[in-house]
Amino acid sequence: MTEKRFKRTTVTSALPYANGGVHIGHLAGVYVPADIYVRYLRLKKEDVLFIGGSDEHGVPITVRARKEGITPQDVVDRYHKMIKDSFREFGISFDIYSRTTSETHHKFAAEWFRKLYDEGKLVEETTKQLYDEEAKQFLADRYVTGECPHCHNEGAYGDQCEKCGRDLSPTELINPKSTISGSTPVLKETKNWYLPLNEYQDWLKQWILEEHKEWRPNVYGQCKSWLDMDLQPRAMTRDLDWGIPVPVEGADGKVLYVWFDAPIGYVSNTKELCEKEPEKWGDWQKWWQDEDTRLVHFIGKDNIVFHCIIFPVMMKAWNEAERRTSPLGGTERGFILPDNVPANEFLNLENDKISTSRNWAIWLHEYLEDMPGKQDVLRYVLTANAPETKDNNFTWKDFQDRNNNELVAVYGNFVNRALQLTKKYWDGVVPACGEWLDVDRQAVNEFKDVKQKVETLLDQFKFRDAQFEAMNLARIGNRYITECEPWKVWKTDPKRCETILNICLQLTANLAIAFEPFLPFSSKKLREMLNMESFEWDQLGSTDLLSAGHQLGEASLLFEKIDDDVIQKQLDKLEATKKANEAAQYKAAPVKDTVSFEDFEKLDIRVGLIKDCQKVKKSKKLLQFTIDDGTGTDRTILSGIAAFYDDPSVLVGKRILFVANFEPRKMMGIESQGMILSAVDFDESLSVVTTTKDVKPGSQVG
Ligand code: B3M
Ligand code: ZN
Repeated sequence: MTEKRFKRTTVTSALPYANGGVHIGHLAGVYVPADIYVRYLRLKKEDVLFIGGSDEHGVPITVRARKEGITPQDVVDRYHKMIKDSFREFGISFDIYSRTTSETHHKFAAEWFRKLYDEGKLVEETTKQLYDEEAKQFLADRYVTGECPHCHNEGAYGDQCEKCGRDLSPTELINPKSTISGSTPVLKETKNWYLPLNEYQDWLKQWILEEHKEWRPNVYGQCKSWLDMDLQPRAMTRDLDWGIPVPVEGADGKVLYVWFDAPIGYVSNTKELCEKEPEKWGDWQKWWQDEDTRLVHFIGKDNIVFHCIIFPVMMKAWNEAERRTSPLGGTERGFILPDNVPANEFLNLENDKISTSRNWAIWLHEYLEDMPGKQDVLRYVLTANAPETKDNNFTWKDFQDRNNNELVAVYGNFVNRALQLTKKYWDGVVPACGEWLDVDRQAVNEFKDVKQKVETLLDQFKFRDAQFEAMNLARIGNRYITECEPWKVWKTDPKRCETILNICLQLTANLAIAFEPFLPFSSKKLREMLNMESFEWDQLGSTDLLSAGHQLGEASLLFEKIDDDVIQKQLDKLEATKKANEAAQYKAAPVKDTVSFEDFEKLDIRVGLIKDCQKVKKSKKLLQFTIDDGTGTDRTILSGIAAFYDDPSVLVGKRILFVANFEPRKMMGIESQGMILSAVDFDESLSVVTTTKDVKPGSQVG
């Protein structure tokens, strides 16, 4: 319940993993809202710091490196640059965008750990983990594959089965194998250090559930469900060779858990910036350890527990440790806790979950290539569909509609009319404003309170509603200009026309201000078209932004219509991805152990001609085949493939292969004398195997 007035705001946005590019889901969920918020505060002349950076540790990065045969450092170098460039191109206005492999960060995260360790804030525990004896290393969950105990998919990972979607632990896997050496891992004891979250449970309950009921329902709800369960101590170290070495004797081969070091990255990056520009930013403690500073974390919903539970406990433990070690006995400043964590839900793409591994995403670097100069269009559409309260969906059709029907037809159209008429009648000079009529007063009244409206919504992190209100300015403008018809009035009453155009131009300047947080590129362009040097938030709602006689700049189109073929190209691209995914899923199973010729010869495989084929009564699975096997006597074989042949009679007359010496078995009271050979497709559909020529029944196969 924050009625408190803060002096400054520290805004963080989740540090993306540097093992891939960033896509529209990241942008919509975290970076665009954070950027809107920060730009808004800056425009209000508030003291604000916007922290970003790449998260460059963790197992996925090592997995990727191994797959590509390069080092983890190569991986993060490549993607850090790519991510940083994409953010810059989209106008995400970080004050610093650094990385967790920086020296400052390594030192600071290690110090933090050491402080907790020294002051007994961590619990040491020995557990058994899977170990690869050939590669001589412990195996992260992702490095173990095996058969899923639930759906029996043979390629399940130690943390999850991608086929049935269940979460797994590596010891549950049937027949586990190390992906590093292929050997069967063994259980081996290892020591790690745990953060005893359980000891902080009551404190967390008080702080979040009692004191932050104003948090978004999705965030509050997720915290509550965690806090309603018993929190468990969580390991803050890992047996891995990529990360920040655990700064403790006897911890060789161990690194800090990536979720221990990553949030500390926010602080390290602040430190780096403050050390670089001390006059501008002061010391880092000002941004992290001052009660007058407000901390806001922008994240996606999968990061809630780390920002609302684990990191706060890390900060609290730091504060406790600091107080104990402090010679002054506990009067110093400690870390502040987040005042709000406006986490978003997820954005889907064309009704399907965005997925990096399936390449089901719109990557920012690709968007920039395909739609040069259209950064604001994407920002606009993502905010209009922001997944603030529930998962939301991005479709190319909606993208086109919002561009053509809103940005072009509403915002662009109004601005264009105002500027073109001014150019035409007054050579681009702002005309004087005469006396207002009722219609003018009404329009001005309508847009005067837009500042209050947008502000209230932005203060509550309701970005889509706020953007909608900003767009309302243009709607008001269009209504006004259509009603007043200055192009007609010009001929009859040029003085009156001057007043109308003056109001339209003031409104245009208001649009530039109101949209600056949302569409910074367009606002800059519009500001240049209006030849305004600068503006600030407080001017919003004013009708004196441009004085009479002011020369406007060169007018051009703010937005352009997007044609069907451009959209179709994007849809085709997604369709191609879908096809490629389908094809990639069908990977042949590994070949079984070698068999000798003698063993193979034991099987007596023959050609049979199907004389009859029927469903077995009362059985969903079984088909009963009557086969001419060349002996002169019919042979009966049962096969459990009824599900694949709705009409078994289509099989009659086909030549199939069967194992003639397969041990006879009785099913549903019928003896089956052999086995029909079928091919099982990758999607698990099935076909009996036939011959391409009319080979005689009874012929041997070999
Ligand atoms: N890298 C996870 C993610 O990108 C993680 C965020 C760290 S924030 C400190 O979803
Ligand atoms: Zn499974």
